[in-house]
Amino acid sequence: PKKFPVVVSTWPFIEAVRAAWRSVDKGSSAVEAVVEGCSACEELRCDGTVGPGGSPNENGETMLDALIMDGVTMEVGAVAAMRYVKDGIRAAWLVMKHSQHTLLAGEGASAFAISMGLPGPMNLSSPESLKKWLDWKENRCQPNFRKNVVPANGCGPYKPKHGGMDVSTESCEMGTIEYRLIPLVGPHNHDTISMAVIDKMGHIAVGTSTNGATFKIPGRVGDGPIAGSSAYADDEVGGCGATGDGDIMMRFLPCYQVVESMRQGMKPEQAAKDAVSRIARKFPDFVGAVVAVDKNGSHAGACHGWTFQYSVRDPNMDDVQVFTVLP
Ligand code: SD4
Repeated sequence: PKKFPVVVSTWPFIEAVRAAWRSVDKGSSAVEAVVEGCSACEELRCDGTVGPGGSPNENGETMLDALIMDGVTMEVGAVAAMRYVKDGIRAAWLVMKHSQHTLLAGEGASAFAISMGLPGPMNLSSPESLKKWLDWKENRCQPNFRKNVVPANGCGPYKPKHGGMDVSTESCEMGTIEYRLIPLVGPHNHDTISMAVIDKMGHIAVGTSTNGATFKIPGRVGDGPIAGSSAYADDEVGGCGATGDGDIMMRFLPCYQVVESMRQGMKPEQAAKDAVSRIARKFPDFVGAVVAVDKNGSHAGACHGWTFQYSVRDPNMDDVQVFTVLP
């Protein structure tokens, strides 16, 4: 049976995988297919959270992180905390194609993307992201990413608890307020597509696009644009994509770990589990997942703190299949 092409993506982002598949099945390179797949997710605002219009930061603004990596040349292009430009993965691709840099951040990333022809500057907020932000602002004891500081409103200090859905109480000057913790990164706030494609030639590329963690401090850069953290690829071995609490995950470069473990002989499942357990050992409360694919197209996922799903399309499937991984 034919092994290639193969498309693997975090979460049930079926239309994104179909878009990448259409591209790579027609003969596009793995890099081009990653761009098509991740762009589709940005346009569709997969899950309501990838791309523009989602995950407002503390100021109510959406900022994008994205990365693309070519496993043949080991070239990487990435943008971080990018404002005013909605096309995250295309901006990352332009950094890779038209600059000698690897990662552009903030205003510079936007200016470069616009100078290379992407539409902008534009507002990346949506009615949904603004509503989410206003609701959050109104909640006097808001979960947020600050720690060891007492907010001016008299609440807290709040301890971030990613992915929690439990009801919590906190004492404010107004009395005790009960609220549901909003999962800053959680099962219904996926935020991130990370995709690996093996093209017909057997070449592999990976990419990530995200609007990051909800209510992040402006300027925060997640794992999304960090090569080796949210994604990594090496043609000789395979590729990896990650999703979850980027502030924790980027300390471990889990996708680099997965690819290097596969290089040492681990199967995708073992490599994925090992990478996740290295993080969990130090941060038992972290929420995250990785999906690994080796150069032959074998794939597996591993997760911690939530149930993870990933999507696959290969020549032996009629359409995209979704795989569920339990923690
Ligand atoms: C981040 N990793 O910016 C992203 C968020 C995410 O599922 O993946 N959520 O931390």
